[in-house]
Amino acid sequence: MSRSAKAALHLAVVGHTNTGKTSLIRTLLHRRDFGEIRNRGGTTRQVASAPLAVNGETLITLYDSPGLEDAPGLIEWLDDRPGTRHDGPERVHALLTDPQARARFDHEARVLDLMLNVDVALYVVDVREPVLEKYLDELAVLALCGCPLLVVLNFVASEHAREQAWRDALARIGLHTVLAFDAVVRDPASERRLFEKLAAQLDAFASVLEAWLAVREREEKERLTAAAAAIAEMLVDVAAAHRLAALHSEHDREQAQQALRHAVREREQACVDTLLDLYRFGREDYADDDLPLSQGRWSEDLFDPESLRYHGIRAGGHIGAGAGAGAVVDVATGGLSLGAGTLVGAALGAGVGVVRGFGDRIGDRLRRRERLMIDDPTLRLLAWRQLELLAGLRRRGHASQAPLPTAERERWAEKKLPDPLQRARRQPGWSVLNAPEAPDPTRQRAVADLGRVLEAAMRASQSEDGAAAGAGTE
Ligand SMILES: Nc1nc2c(ncn2[C@@H]2O[C@H](COP(=O)(O)OP(=O)(O)O)[C@@H](O)[C@H]2O)c(=O)[nH]1
Ligand SMILES: [Mg+2]
Repeated sequence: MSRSAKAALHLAVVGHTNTGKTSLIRTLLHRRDFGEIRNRGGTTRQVASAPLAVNGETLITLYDSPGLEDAPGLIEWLDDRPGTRHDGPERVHALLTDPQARARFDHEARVLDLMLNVDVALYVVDVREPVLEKYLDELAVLALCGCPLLVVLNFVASEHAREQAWRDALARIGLHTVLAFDAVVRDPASERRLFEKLAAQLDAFASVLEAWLAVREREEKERLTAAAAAIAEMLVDVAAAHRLAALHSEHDREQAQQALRHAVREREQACVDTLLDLYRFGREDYADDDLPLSQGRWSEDLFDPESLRYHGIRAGGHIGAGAGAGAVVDVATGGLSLGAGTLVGAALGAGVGVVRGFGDRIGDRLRRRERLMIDDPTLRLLAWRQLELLAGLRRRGHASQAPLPTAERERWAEKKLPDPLQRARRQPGWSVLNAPEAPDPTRQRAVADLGRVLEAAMRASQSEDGAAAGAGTE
């Protein structure tokens, strides 16, 4: 790492009220608890700052600012005092030291004060707005402060966006460093582009900005590894999970099935929660069409046959063919040795996903019990759903693109299940959903192996560097 002991970069976020300044800062911080966000104007009254820091060292300080409201008034005031016509900062200074002007332009004065003391400013534009004179006045006043200005076009995804009109207008006043950035969306590719643009503009801070980019890149990698590990843990827990039922007792079997389904649903939800936490979104903090969830949960039940069908997962050869919904099928014998009476049992209509499983078959027989486990199609569905969620979390704002490429879909829909999962089938000790036993080092190895498979799957579907960066947002 080439981090120098240089001073931190001071970066102000300025613009009209409600353009998304505070949202942009939250997004850059990866923190939803910074500042206050309202749809009504003027929420941010004071300048507030927050550090982008690593190991206690602040690389960049971000400053949120009140919305500029009366730029035309500022221009008039300045025009009435021609004085040092060509020294912008001096003119601004004159305004800031005039008590009457300070009283009249309270919010604006704070912004100008800030502008005189930072290294660079991001001017945030709501591109749904027409290019009004007052915005050009704002830019003219900000330009007087003599600090480099980079324009962030926000709300570019809106159907009312007037992105080109803004780009044209900005070019006419000599502002060419423009960047589209959806301020509420945490999108690693746009974030990277923003800092790269800053680095290109600010020679003196290039090393600080590069250091910060490296921090974010490492975090993104670590987040992906942690997410893949969380999914792997869950899948191993589910693959190895069982419930025991007394042999030939419909009632007992029904209870065991319900208990198993319940435990697995909860285990999946815990995994979903972990993924959401990793990507730092509050549960209420995304639109339904960003992610395949509703209120932080999958809307289709895991054991609803429709969920399998929706994902194009065949209920797998022999199992789907003979068994009605809710049937308990013996995995090891392919269900063929079972009579119709067993196949269409008491659980009819209660859903799918449970089979008579592996484990100590002779011991089970002797003890006159059977072992119920989750079937392969359900494991596939579990893997698929989590990968899809992860893809959505990593690429929010690009929801229109297919989250998983065809090769990955096919793999999880029908190819052989990864080896660690197959091994887990015969290892009741590997599941926290069974009675807790001593942690098994072989389980950890299987989880790590599976985590790597999942991580590779996500990297294969990664388009942060390709599709998103080339999507024409610049
Ligand atoms: N859809 C969408 N909403 C945004 C975006 N940026 C900001 N908002 C919303 O616009 C409103 C104003 O945002 P805020 O950050 O408070 O603006 P500020 O006054 O400039 O700080 C809030 O309701 C935000 O949730 C964006 O990129 N897309
Ligand atoms: Mg604000």
